Amino acid sequence: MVIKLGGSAITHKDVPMSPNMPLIEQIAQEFSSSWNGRRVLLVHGGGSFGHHAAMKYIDGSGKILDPRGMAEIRHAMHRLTSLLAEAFLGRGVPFFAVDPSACFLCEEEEGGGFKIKPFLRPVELVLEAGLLPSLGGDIVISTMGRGRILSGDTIARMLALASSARLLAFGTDVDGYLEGGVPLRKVGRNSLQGIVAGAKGRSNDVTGGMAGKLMEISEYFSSGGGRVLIFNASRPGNVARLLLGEEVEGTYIE
Ligand code: IP8
Repeated sequence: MVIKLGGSAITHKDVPMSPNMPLIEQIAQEFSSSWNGRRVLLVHGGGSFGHHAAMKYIDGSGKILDPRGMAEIRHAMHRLTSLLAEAFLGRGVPFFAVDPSACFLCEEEEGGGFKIKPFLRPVELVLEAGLLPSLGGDIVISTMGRGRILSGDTIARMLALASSARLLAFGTDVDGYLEGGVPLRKVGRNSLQGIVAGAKGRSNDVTGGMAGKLMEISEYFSSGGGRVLIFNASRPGNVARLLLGEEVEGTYIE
């Protein structure tokens, strides 16, 4: 199973560099009580760390050219990852941060496009060693020496595809995909396109918020991906239920 912890949940997204420590500690506690060494890949978003740093430097086409900007974004993400690591390790969970720039290559293409290529053997080895691999959204350096933001949503999609995950679960700060303020319980993969078209991004998010997530999910299905869940990671017990293989309130897309 792949679990992505959204930056909107684990940080206070509108306050620069502000972690939501009570929630990080609650989630670490739920892992401590319910993980039991299961094969789980953990991913986390950038929240008020990565996005705040990225917004200062990103250009209109999504590139970061200033070397100082690249380094600051990386450092901001390391700070958030360290806070998670301390909370998990403090509760006996062997959280093992894997650096995305060592496992994902950004290949620039003529005409301004780019492709992200995964090299996931290090993640497999961490999993096989009985650890909890964890990757944060990050900046990766492209083959032309430019920085590109790699969203945790993209990482989660790629990890789920590569591992044929039973479930790809996106933890957010809301109760699922909301329509008129009410979470949809089930969405068929065929209705996803219509929902993607109507979804809006967020102004404090360089990777598109819920709209970006839905696009990743749509891409996941086009590549043969299985079941997806969007759930509220801040509701006590949700992460524990997921880890125990139980159903969680939220939007299941299949
Ligand atoms: O919050 C973004 O990851 P996301 C990472 O999962 C950075 O989209 C560095 C902004």
